[in-house]
Amino acid sequence: SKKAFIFDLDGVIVDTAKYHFLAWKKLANSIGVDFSEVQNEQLKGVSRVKSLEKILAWGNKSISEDEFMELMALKNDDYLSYINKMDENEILPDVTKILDFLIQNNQPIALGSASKNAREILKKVNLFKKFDTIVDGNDVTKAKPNPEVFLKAAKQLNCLPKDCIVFEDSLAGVKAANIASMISVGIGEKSVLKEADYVFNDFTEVSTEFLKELINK
Ligand code: B16
Ligand code: MG
Repeated sequence: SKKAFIFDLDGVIVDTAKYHFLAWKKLANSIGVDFSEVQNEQLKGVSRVKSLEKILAWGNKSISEDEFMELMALKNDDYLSYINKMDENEILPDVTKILDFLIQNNQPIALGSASKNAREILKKVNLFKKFDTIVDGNDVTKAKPNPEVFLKAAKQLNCLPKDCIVFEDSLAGVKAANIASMISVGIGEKSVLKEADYVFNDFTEVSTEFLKELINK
């Protein structure tokens, strides 16, 4: 039956985690909170609001709602200063090859990301036109591991959840795909993504034979 391929953005298509890290670190330090790469790991796939809540909890800080909004805006402005400098060179290895293979084989492709900056980022790296639909942080109310983002993408592509294949680098995202009864493909470390149906370190390990198998399943 008809399949659909859903891609996460950060950690799957581009490595924007490094920019989130720089922006969150600057913000956390500015309010006297330490912020490490280990903590940054825990923000992967997590929404902007939830990320700031976690940082404040780590630093034992409580602030007003106005300050919260202000800090979120500061972080995003700083993050966007990095995004503005992005170009095609930041697409992760073999991502374009995989997308083009799917397009040549008439497979519908969606983006399923928690980021409110997803459209902007796809335009910067010149991949925007390759996606049939984009569901991002502006379109959902429930964050991963809630499957809302992937279920919306499936619906927009007119595809049953069981026929959707999700590529994810975060555990929250893998869980979301599994909860939605989709096929989950983890991109990253096997020890972290052990709940995924398949795991690859990156797309250089994803063969076109494997994709053909998924298409014909
Ligand atoms: P923004 P993904 C996620 O993207 C990131 O992994 C996560 O670190 C970030 O906080 C979230 O997007 C929200 O991003 O502040 O740009 O709205 O992995 O779901 O593509
Ligand atoms: Mg991700």
